[in-house]
Amino acid sequence: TIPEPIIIATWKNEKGTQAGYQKIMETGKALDGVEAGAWVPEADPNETTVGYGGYPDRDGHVTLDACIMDHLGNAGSVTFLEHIMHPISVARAVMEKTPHVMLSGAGALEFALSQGFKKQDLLTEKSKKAWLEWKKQAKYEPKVNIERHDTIGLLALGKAGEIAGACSTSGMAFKMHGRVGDSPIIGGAVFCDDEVGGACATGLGEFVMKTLGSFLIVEFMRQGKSPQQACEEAIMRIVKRYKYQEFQVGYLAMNKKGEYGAYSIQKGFNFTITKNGKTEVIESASYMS
Ligand code: SD4
Repeated sequence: TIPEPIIIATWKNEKGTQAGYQKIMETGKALDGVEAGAWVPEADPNETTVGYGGYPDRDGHVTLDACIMDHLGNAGSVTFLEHIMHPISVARAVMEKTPHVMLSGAGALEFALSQGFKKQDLLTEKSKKAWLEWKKQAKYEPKVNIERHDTIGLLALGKAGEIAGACSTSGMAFKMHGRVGDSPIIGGAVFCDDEVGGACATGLGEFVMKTLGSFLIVEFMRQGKSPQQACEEAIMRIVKRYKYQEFQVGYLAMNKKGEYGAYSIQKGFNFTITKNGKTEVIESASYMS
């Protein structure tokens, strides 16, 4: 039996999952759902970790990372992209309209413009102020949890029960110019396999990249672990090997039955789920208490 359509997202992202769910109801497709879900924080100027209004790097540039993956194993991503409000849709265009998986920087921008995306200034007054404030001390200190919400990672099952995943971010605030995180890395921040399910990530991208977290979670589920167990094992990989005490990583996973799980290093990670038209924010379990 095919499970009910469902969409889940990292952090408190009710408007995102609702928009995504609505889209799945319209087109039936999980891929459309995760894209529509990412659009919400991307366009929100008050959301300082995704798209428009995202905090810039230390030189004042808002540089965006995003990726998307469908149930057929197709994938697209953009990294170090500037001036485009909806990087998730550029990632989808890379997937659907080029022979490549990833486009970066000036080349990604050029491609976006060729596809009709508009060039925009994404640095808001609010983000510029925060950056100027940061410059006074200029200390790079990734925050453990940014209240409200953060990088958006999404997983959905469409009407045919097919899986898709997406992720969009402006990356760590005040990162080095040119720094790319996990969010555009297929297998890092997002991985989907229609035989198994999918996973997505948020938090310190360097840890996620070094352990290829989302790929790892999907492989754990393939071996028979539940989404919850798989997320826990992937967090343990980080905890065993790296100095995790000051940092956060949160994982979210869903299998093909629509069962989901989440786990994080630190307390404070949560996620949002919309199913049967109902939306709920759930606190994740964590390694540290
Ligand atoms: C990154 N993973 O660029 C992203 C940032 C993030 O919560 O998720 N922050 O490393």
